Amino acid sequence: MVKDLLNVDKLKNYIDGEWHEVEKSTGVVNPATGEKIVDVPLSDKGAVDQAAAAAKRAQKEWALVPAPQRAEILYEVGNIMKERKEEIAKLLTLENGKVLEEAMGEVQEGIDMAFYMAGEGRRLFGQTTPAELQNKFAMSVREPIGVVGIITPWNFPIAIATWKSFPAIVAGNAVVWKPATETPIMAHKMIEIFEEAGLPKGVMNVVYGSGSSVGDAMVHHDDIQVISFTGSNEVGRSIARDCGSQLKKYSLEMGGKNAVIVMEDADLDLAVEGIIWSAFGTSGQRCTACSRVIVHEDVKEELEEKILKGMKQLSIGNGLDEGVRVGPVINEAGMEKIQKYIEIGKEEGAKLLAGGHVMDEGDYSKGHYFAPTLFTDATGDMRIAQEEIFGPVLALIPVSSFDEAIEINNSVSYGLSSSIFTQDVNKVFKAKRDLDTGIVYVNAGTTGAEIHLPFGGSKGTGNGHRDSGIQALDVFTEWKAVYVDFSGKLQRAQIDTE
Ligand code: UN1
Repeated sequence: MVKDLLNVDKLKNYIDGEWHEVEKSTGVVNPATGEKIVDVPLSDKGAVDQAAAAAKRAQKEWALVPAPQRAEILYEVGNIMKERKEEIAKLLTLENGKVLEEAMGEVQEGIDMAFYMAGEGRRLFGQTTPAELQNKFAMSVREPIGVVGIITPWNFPIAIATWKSFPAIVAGNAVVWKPATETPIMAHKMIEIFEEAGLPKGVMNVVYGSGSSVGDAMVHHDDIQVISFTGSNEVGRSIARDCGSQLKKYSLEMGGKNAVIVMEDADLDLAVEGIIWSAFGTSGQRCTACSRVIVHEDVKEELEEKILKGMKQLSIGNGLDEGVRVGPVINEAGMEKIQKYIEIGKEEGAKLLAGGHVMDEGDYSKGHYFAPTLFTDATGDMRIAQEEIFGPVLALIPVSSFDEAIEINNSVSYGLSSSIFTQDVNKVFKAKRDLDTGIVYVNAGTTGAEIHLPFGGSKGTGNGHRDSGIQALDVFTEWKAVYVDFSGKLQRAQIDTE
């Protein structure tokens, strides 16, 4: 199937509008079947140098193209993505494993982002403001930064790439992009689409390879002025250190340990639907996935039973097969990490109610399947309730009050998403205020962020920046304050005030 949808056997870097073959490569495996589907280049620093030089040249011209014209290209990108939605989604399922319906949803996020950011071509608002002195005009405007480096993960290989590259491009920057080596096909498709839409050469460049080689070269490249990264906390911290010492701007999104709070007055059936969707959708491999349920003790047993019942209905398998709700885990390393946390949870004394094992019977043995897992009687301080597992593992934590629920929600080092199920309007607004996360849901699960709102979070989730929403433009633009004095004389601010 890959061959029908992808016209190449071996992917190539894309630099200055040309495809560049790289000698070293590695195989990309379909996580559902274990089959190799394509080869992806493993580039070195030299390719980053070439890409950054091309981007630097191209950006000078690109920045001079009026923003509404830059935006026209994004409208075209959105239209092409719309036409090719199913083809892209199928390839996404083949390389990432997520079920086709979710893959379609992810491509839709990219389409939404294209049209949203294209609209920015006619906004990119700054502010006009009064000046302190007579016959003087003051305003602030956004300027492109120059060359931006984006480093994207395998779990949302197309959506996150659009969150970062579309605002960068509409604002007049050029891009060097390192996609995750697990999911390189999405980058190839995006480049095909950019080419078809007429993006000038050099504005978008792709260099495939590892973080330690390509990512590191990008972070240390003098001509790449900002790094936007989504990935692990460990890598994010090292990017922060390296960018910090160079005074380079960086934007990080590094995951979460997201909880659904279920109060005693909640609609439990609705809560269960929200929990199952956000805990086991994408096999729990979302930054926003729900991995903790903080439940009021009065409804704990009932909720447990309902969740178990819901979990029994989950069909697990190849994401291209009809009716499958939970696909495979990305790779062996992901499986090992999940397995490690199952053992930790048991040792810590949490009670395993369902799952907790690799699925390796029959067809499952070819792919990377992990049984959806439910622990109960966990406490907020356990490692399974503190650390990001990135798999289909859920821990139930009983509490006796609203305040305790909020405290446990906030006791983790991450702050991405949280949710509360309750019918009590007072609890809703208190939760909105007190939940220490960048995203708060009421009566819905922890996933499903929309692209025109800021995406990101507090504490270990990030460094204060946001992907998507109007706020994404702050990552890819520099503010310039402009004063125009039309008095014909030297007016000294703060001094000539009389
Ligand atoms: C991610 O997991 O990094 O809110 C992105 C959501 C999706 C995006 C997830 N719209 O779950």
